[in-house]
Amino acid sequence: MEPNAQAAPARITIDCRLPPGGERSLRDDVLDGLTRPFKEVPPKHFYDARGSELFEQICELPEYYPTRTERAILEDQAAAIAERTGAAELVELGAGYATKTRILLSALEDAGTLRRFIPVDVSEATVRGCADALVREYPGLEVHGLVGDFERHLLHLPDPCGRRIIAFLGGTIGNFPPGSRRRFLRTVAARLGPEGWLLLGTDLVKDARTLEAAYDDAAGVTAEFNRNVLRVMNRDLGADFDVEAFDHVAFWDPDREWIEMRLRSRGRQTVRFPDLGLTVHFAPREELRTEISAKFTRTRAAGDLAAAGLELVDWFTDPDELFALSLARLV
Ligand code: AVJ
Repeated sequence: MEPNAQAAPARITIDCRLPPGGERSLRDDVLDGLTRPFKEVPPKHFYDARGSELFEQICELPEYYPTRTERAILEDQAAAIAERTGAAELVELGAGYATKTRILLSALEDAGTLRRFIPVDVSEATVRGCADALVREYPGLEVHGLVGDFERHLLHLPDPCGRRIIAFLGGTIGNFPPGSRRRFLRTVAARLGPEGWLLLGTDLVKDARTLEAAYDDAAGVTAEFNRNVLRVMNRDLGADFDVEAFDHVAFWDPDREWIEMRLRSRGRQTVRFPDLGLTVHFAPREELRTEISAKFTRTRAAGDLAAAGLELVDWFTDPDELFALSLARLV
C-alpha cells in the first residue's frame, strides 16, 4: 500500500457546531413566520435529503441556467482567480458536494499555493464525504470541515493559514433581503484575514421570461422542491400540511428585482403543529412565501460589497451576461 493511503485521514478535521436535533431553528422560524399576517418560511428549510436531491435535479434542468453558467465562468477564470489571489486556503460556504469547488482547487494546486480546504455545510454526512474524497484527490491537501449554518457559525472558522478565499457560489446570496445581505457580507468580510478574497456568485437581472422559467420548470421539479418545505415541517414538527393542496407560485418582482416563490393554498385549511401548540389557518388562495432570490447588476453587487467594506476588483461574466462571479477584497 502507498504511504499516502494510510496518512490521508490525518489530514481531515471536522468541527461540528450544530446541536444534535438541529430543528431548533425550524421551530423558531415557524413560530415567527407562520404567525405573521403575511406568512413566510425561510428557504434554508428546503434542504433535507429529499430537498437537496431535488435541488441537484433543478441544477440539471434546461430552464435552470445558473449552475451550468457559473461552472463555465469558473472553468474560464479559475487560473486568473488563482493568480490574482495566490490563495493557500479555500473556504466554501454551503459547500454541498463541492463539485464546482474542484475547478478552483485544481487551479490553486496548479499554481502551487494550495494548502487547505474548509467546507462549511449543515450536513455532517456531506462534509465528511466531501473531505474524504478531496484528501484522496488532492495529495497534501488539508481539509477542515465546519458543520454548521453559515449564517450563525462563521465565527468558528479557524484563522487563515495563508491567503484565504471565501467562496459563496450559486447565487445563494440572493436569498438574503438587502439589509441582512449587507450584514452577512460584513460578517464574511471579518473572516477574510489581511489579504483574503471573497469570491461571490450572483445571478444577474434579465428578462422576466427567462427568470420565471428557471423557477417554474416544465417538468415540475421546482414545484416539488417548493412543496418539500411542507414535508419537512410535517416530519420534523409533526405538522399536518396537506402537501398536494398547495400550488407552486414563482414570479419576477420587477421593482425589487427578485424572484419570489410562494405556496398558494387551494382552499381554506387548518394546519396543526402539536409539538409547538400552534394552529395556523390559511384562507382560500392565501400564500406562504418560501424564497426570495434576488438578482444583481454590477452596480448592485459593488454597492453591497462596498457597504461591507469590500472593493469589487474583478467581475467575471459569461457572454450572455446571465451570471457573474465577483472577486472582492477589503478596502
Ligand atoms: C440555491 C438559492 C441559488 O435561488 O436559484 C432554485 C435555489 N430555488 N430553484 C436559487 C432555488 C428554486 C437557488 N439557490
